Amino acid sequence: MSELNVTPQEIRGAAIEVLRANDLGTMTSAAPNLYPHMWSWDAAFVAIGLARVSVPRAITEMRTLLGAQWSTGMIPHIVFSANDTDYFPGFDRWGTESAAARPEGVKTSGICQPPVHVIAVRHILDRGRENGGTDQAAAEAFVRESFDGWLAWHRWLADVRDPDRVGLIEIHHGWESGFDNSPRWDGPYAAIQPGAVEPFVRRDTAHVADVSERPDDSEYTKYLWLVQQMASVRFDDRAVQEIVDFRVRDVFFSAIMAASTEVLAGLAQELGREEAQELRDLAERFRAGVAATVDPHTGLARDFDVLAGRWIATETVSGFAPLVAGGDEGLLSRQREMLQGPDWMGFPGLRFPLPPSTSPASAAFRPRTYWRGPVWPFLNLLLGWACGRDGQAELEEKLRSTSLRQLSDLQFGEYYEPFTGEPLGSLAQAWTAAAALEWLAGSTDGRPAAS
Ligand code: 9WN
Repeated sequence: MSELNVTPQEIRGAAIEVLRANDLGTMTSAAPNLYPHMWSWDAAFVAIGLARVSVPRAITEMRTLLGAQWSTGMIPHIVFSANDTDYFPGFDRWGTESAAARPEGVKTSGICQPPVHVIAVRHILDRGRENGGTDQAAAEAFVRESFDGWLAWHRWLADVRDPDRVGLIEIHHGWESGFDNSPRWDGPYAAIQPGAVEPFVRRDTAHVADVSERPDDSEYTKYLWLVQQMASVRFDDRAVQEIVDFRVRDVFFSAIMAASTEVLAGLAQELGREEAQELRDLAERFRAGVAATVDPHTGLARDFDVLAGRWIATETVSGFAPLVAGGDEGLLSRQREMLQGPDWMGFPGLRFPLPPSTSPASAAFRPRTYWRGPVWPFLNLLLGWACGRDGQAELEEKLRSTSLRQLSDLQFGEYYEPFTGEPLGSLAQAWTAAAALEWLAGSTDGRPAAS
């Protein structure tokens, strides 16, 4: 922390201000202009940060998200705020109005994102217990009240998105991965020949300094084509799987599923719920599924393109999915070494030794373009959390202290140029500010203050 030219108190104050400015009352917008709605996995990270400031407000965030759950159990990737002018595709373009499983009285998209939520709920419970009193009572009541919702979400993912029980979640849109235009998806998208897509005017490009920081129009055409395909069958799970042009088993999503389901099993146990063992078995299924994707030549985990019947081997940070999933110590220690090695955190010339979204050693690397190279701070928080879970205090502390140096620019960028440290995409991005709040609360030995 001595290298910071701002104090931890200044970072904390600025991060709290970002969350305050993005606070729409019962939801936090992912970013002030670029993303004026609630995004599913952003909300979970936001709740982790909020829990360091206000346990009741963190509970509200998760309650709002759960209020948008579909009757199938799916938690949608966007919960729309009243501001439906600044973001494209907005609610009207999604066509979810026609979906039988949509929630009453809430506007949502029709796809999902990785299930980080229960990890956030665990953080809320831990913070509530540290604080005691009404925070503790509220957090414990929330866990009891929301348990069935999280259970339905995880069961839906396991049953509907892993029907063959291979321990990998199938996604139907790059947006479901949260890694929208990662080189991971270049192969599957290249195979898509979109039919007629209704004309569109993008809004995202108006909110960034340089359009090369965002996906291009041909990528957007395919994104919209997939949405149109799903809307044509009213987002019916079975029908979507039959007709959609993007079917990929996403290893990073699956790793989060493994980690989060293990946490849910722990909550089930505490609540004396009979589902604890079912959830433990489920977590093991996804841990094993993730481990089985590892390429013996590169040591990185891979996605699987269902329609092409092919592994997708890319040098992206998702290759470290086993570190998030947990599991075999031999595999994990090899991955930790690689992560800190010369193709990743140790790549020569990085502004901060943090993992870029795509390795700079890869031909697919683009330093300024979204998921093709920049560093995403929230991901480092997730990796750090997994290190803490697995007793890897040294790497956790490295990620924590370096991330705080990165975020001491007080811009809270959506993503960062790896060599210059320039914040890109949106500034004042909510989950980046939340990550700072969580990192700041970590103690110097790398362990979270309590958890
Ligand atoms: C599409 C909100 C979201 C993140 C994703 C990130 C980006 C949306 C977009 O922003 O995706 O869902 O319009 O580009 O890729 O991970 O959840 O921050």
